[in-house]
Amino acid sequence: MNTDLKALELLFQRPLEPVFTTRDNGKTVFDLPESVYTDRYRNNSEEVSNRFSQNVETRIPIREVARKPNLEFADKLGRKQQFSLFITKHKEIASQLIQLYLDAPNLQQFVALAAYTKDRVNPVLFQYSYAVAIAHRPDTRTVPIPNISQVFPSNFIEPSVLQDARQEASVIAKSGNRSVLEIPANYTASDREDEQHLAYFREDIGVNSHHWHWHLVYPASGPMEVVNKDRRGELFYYMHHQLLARYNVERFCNRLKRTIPLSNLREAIPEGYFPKILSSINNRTYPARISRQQLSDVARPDGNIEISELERWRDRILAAIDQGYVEDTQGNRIPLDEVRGIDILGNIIEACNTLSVNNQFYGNLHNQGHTIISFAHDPDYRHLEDFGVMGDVTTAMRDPIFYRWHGFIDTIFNKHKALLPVYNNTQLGFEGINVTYVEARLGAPNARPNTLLTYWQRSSANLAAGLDFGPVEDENITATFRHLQNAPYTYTFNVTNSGPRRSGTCRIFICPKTDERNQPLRLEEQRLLAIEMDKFTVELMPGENTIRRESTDSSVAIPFERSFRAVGASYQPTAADDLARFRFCGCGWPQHLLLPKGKPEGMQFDLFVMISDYTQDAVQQLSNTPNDACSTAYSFCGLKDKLYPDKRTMGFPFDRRLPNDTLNELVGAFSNMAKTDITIKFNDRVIG
Ligand code: CUO
Repeated sequence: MNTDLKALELLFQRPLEPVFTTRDNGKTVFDLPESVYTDRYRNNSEEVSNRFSQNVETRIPIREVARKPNLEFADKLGRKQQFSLFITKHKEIASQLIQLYLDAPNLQQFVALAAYTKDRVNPVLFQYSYAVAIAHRPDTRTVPIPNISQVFPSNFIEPSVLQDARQEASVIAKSGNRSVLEIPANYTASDREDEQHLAYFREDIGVNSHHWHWHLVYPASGPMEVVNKDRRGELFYYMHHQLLARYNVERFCNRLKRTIPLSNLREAIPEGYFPKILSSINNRTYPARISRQQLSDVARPDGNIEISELERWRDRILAAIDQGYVEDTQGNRIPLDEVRGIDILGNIIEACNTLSVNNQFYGNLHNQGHTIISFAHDPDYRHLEDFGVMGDVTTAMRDPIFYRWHGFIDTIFNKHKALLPVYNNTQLGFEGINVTYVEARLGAPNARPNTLLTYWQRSSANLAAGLDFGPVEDENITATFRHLQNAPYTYTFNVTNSGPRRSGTCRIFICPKTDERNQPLRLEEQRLLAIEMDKFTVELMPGENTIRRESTDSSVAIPFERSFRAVGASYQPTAADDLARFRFCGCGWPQHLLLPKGKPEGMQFDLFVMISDYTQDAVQQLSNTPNDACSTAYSFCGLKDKLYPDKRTMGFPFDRRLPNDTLNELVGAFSNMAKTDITIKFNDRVIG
């Protein structure tokens, strides 16, 4: 075993404990040079090192750092302060730290540097920058990045459970005898609050962990080689657009209307949110936002933001969209065309300052919106409070305001898309391809076609890795929680190919047919609510073809084990291939939320399938190395170290206006498309 790789893996565990404590179920300790100890422990380094070396099986030697880095730049973020990827100053600090890690000349020096810096910078900043570096260094390809919900469990679950977990683990030594803890559902509000109907979606651990992983894979700042990924601006638009579509459809299932985009920052926000979760680094609860809170200009030690600035950036971006071009810093006009426009806008709006064509002029709209909202409760720091959940990518999706803010951001992108020409026949059609039959059917032997099923499920996850200062002998602390689940099903399509053998891309979406009041939706509304279910390449033989595809193979979702995988050595596969799959695998929509909830009496959707011409979809990859085993949720997360695998703009064909008024007319006009009605039935029972 390569001890350097092992050391890197263990540095993710127990994020708040000093680097000299034991890891790996108390089995392993680092052998550290004197210089790694911080001032607080340096005089006692022998004592602490002896204390933590008792009963360990393995000692991993860590080398001296060749050149001690100057970490003053990171001091601006206190060890107990919350770290946010939306705050410019924090992003800059992270970017420098990532650069430092990437510059380490070899694996040993990277390990030495990580061990040296770990206790000298903010712990969340460390975990983030360290994970980004591991994901991007060529020599750390096989190091698994644990799921964030297990490194910082308190950001994800109700804190009293953690208290019980610590108690249980310190009282009962053997994990087999410990009782299983239950994370309550619906603990943030009562049913007086309408928004609470969506708590199962917003507060889902898999949803929030996906969001963190997405931002880890596509950081908005950092060294160019980390930030500059193929179509990242477009993917920012598309992944968040899909989150919105899913959320709005989920609202229809619960008889709530679509979320109202937060286009007016000067109006009080009716939705309050009381998160009741703890920040891992200072043991304080995330601040709440009361109902009808007014937003204010932010003037805090970490930086100032004025609402009027955001309004100015918004107006400039909207004007650019109306004009059809943006201007770079030299005044050159860059057209917002059909192909590149959305990517340029994505980087401007998010904003990704390294890739924005004109940072100063178009500003930092989306990030600063998160920040202004996250400080609504204490804009001038008079109460010494940190940001609310909107300030943090691990927690933002819990708050109803996230969807209102992103709803607004999405309307800007949609405005650009709406100004592009309507898709024409050449773009939409595929000559000689006729989809003659579509169905989706549950696996049960006599299941009726096109009736799908959702229900509650109780599952468990191991929280041990993130429980700092917890017991070490047997790190198994299991907590169970309730989440939505769907019964696996199979799609079957019949396709007649009246031409030669060729390839196509099969694109599957579901669209709601009606809104919360059961009013039918127009195609123009349906396309903005279309949920991508899957996308894959098919080989079409001349004549009849039958295509089958399992719902569990979806290109948007990752299986449950990857959303909640256990950390720690004993869980990790040893075969190189499996290990590769294990790593970087947290990005992807959770499979258990692949289908919207539906309704107990059944809710109707259109299941839409299109087979597009592969010659217009194919992407010539720059290298022919095999895809990373983890790159399965490529619709949302792309392929690791490769180009986005579909040349069409993301969301095709629903990203732009279509030539017909209804979905029926559309599929009637194009033989390479088909649809069928499906019903999603929700069974309000918990199945184990
Ligand atoms: Cu993901 Cu606003 O970009 O949270």
